[in-house]
Amino acid sequence: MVMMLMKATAIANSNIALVKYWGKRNSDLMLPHNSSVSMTLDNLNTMTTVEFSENFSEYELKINGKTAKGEELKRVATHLDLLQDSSPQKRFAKIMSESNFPKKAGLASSASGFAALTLAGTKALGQNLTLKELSILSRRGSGSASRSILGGFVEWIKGSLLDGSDSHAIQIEEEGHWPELSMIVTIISTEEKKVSSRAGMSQTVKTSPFYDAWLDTIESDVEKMKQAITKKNFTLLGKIAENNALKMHATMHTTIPPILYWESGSLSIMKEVLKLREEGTECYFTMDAGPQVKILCQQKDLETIKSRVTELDLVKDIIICHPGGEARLIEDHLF
Ligand code: 2P0
Repeated sequence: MVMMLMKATAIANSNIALVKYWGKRNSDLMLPHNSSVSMTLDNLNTMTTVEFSENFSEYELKINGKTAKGEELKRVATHLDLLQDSSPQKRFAKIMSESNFPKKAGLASSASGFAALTLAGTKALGQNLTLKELSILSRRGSGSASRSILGGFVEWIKGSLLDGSDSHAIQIEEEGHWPELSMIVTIISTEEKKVSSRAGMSQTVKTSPFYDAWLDTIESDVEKMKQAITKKNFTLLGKIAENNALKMHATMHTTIPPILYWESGSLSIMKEVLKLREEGTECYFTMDAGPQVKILCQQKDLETIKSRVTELDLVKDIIICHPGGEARLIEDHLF
């Protein structure tokens, strides 16, 4: 009998939320309290190879060349078990994953990671799923991964059904729609964060007195952001994204105990962005669950802004990104 090779490799890009996801209404099914909008990034990605075999007796995971154990391995194993829910026989797998950026530093490594794992894992199992099905499954691994399945500009619709079958991402515009839109990721620290997004958002929902106020503003932010994207209105996009990020951080700052992802370097860059704007160079900042500041700008101003932030000695590195494509399968395996 010829044994079918149950192996596949996928690449998924990370994404940056322009209207953020922060808080779950159901943490088993990973259902969010609010819809979110993101841009998929061309230059931050994760490549993952998954191989299932009857001969394996456990899951084996390597991330960026290092064997992963504990919680990290458990999350991946749980996800691969989920992908096999409808299979008659459960198999273990070898998984190797490489990202071209530091993980757990607020650069959405779980987004590209779980999107690539879902695409490679389902393909290795012989399943050919739709983008909607892939988005729903990726969401179960990490909420923001639901958005990394798609390219360009994406909305993750929160949905309302109890089983989560209507909580998935859809494309607003494809990546070629707005190639001039640029993002400068400033790397301030590559240390792993102390409070994970998952723990942070749960604490925020439970204890921040501002959480309901945050939710009250989301629908309007999502609508305006979709308009800004479709009409390529940079000013509107930047204003909504910056304000939305600050509102999210205000809910984090007011939890008990407080969650402060900002470092002093983060604040310096945010102030530099405001200064550049006062001087007539239009740019806006956004921040996620980590100290890195991401600057949104137009291609024509990229060099000016890049040289200004490079001058700040607290910036360790910068990565330039533009709208990127959807998650895809590739022929070259990592092992
Ligand atoms: C976002 N973040 O919309 C928001 C903004 C961080 C700040 O999605 O628990 O890693 O796996 O669903 O997706 C990071 O949270 O959390 C995130 P889980 P996830 O991009």
